[in-house]
Amino acid sequence: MSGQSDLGAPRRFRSADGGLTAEMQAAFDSDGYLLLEDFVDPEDCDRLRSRALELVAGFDPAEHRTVFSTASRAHAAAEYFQSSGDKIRFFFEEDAFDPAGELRQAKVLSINKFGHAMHDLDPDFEAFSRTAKLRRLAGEIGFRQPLLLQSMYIFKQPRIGGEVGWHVDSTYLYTEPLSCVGFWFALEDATLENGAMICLPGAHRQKLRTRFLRRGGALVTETLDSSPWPDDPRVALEARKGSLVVLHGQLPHFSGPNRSDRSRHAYTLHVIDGACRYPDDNWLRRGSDMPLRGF
Ligand SMILES: O=C(O)CCC(=O)C(=O)O
Repeated sequence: MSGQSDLGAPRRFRSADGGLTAEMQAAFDSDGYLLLEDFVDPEDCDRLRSRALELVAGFDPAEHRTVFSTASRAHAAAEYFQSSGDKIRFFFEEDAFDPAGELRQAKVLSINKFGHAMHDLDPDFEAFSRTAKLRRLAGEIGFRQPLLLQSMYIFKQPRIGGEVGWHVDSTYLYTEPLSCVGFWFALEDATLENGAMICLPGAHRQKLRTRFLRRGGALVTETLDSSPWPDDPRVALEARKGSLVVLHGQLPHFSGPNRSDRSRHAYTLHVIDGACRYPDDNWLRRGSDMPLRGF
């Protein structure tokens, strides 16, 4: 389920203040995603991108060389990943290193992503993440007590940007009842050439298939329902810089590798509802000195 034939185009909307029309509400309910163009000013995208590059400049790759791969899941065994829920940690692209263990490209062109708590630890990320507009939008899509659980800066590097396999976010960020929603920001134009996301609109109404959790000191994937997701319809979430894609936590989505010469930087923020239970065996943990906060 990764070809690019028969891809539909997404419905596109705009919201100046985070408010949603009845048509936008209905689109989110039926499709499981909402593409809001021009949600963020280009200058704010550029500021976050500059800050991301500063943070990468301060990271010493001699200290940690954890690769992030949704195919091999090599990262899941690394303590560096397992304890990253309340930190800012850097993960390399799968193809970043040559057989001799040397970086093939400059460090800044080798990082797959960093995460998972910039929204609480870095003032620039915090300012991008906690806005009145996003608070309003979260209320419009049904959050009673939104809590910012996870942030990721995703590079989708030129030439070596790795695929993100089909998944739903509630697999990783599980609550009872399910409440996770992803807010995915295009900091650069995302096209099929540089690895735009693809989703299965409507499939968010199906049962959760898997959970990624802690068991006996390891991170494992537990199967809850082994039925396959449908193959179609599929929609290519091509998004111009400044767009926000709101992703329902049970919406299957995927992004292909980037073999183009253009990066596809994105910032993603995952929110859960504080009215729901967050089980202790979830992979993402925080110290008691850093409680989750809202917008
Ligand atoms: O940016 C991508 O390619 C994938 C992001 C994603 O899966 C997510 O934010 O849940």
